[in-house]
Amino acid sequence: MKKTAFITGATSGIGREIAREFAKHSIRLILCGRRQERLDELQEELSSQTDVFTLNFDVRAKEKVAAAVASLPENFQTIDILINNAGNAHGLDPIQNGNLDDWDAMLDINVKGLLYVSNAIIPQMVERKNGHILNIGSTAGKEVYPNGNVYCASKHAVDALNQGMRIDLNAHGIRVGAINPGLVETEFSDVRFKGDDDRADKVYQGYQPLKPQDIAEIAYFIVSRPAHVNVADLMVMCTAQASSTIVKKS
Ligand code: NDP
Ligand code: 8X3
Repeated sequence: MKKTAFITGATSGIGREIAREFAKHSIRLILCGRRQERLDELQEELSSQTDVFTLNFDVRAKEKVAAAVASLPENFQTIDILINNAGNAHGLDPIQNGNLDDWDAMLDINVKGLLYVSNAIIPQMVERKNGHILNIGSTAGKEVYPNGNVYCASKHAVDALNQGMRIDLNAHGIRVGAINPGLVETEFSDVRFKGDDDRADKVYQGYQPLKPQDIAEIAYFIVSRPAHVNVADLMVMCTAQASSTIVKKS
């Protein structure tokens, strides 16, 4: 029986590569994001490999999240795998200069958005006593770096929720785990620096960062383990990175 995965943030970066990797293995896909054109392009690209359905919603809008999940056609209603990936950083400022809109965005998307999506999908997993939730955290959820303050707080919250979900869903046979990546070259820094390309590009210069495909391959490895194996918490960095602040650059 083919599994169905629900992937948030599938229009770019890590989420898009997870979709591509899962499609190679015939996992059926529910692809989510706000950029419809990109959802359409990815659906067209992957439809020859697997069944694909797209949902356009903002994870911050709790009613829209619930309505989107409720709108799934019958053949996509059973969700075996939830990839909680949508998220981003807004700004990189010392706490005393923080922008309140940036703070709201990070906490609303990375924490509350993840909760709204999980809330819409966990009940069916509990009912079936089966399911696998993979939360995309970050090394920023394991340590705090200068000016990372609120983004790091949001990812520490994801780390706590990953543990909390695993504890509460243990009795229901649901697997819960996290991948916590270090530096991955995606649109992450374009969003963080609000389109300042030079600043964004510099983040990934002088060393070989992780590629989104690296994370996607790990995600597939995790969801393809036998049912008794749960990868609870995995941290992955590129070889050049030793911690959030130590990166060996040429
Ligand atoms: P990208 O910016 O490339 O992708 C972010 C994805 O999240 C997009 O598909 C975007 O879709 C979606 N998204 C953002 N905001 C919303 C929203 N409000 N509602 C719905 N979807 C949203 O970044 P990454 O691929 O790098 O990031 C994916 C995850 O990986 C994030 O949780 C990030 O924190 C985490 N991460 C990234 C690292 C990195 O170095 N890149 C390292 C560690 C963790 P759309 O705009 O279409 O809605
Ligand atoms: C993204 C990695 O180090 O830019 O979560 O915060 S970092």
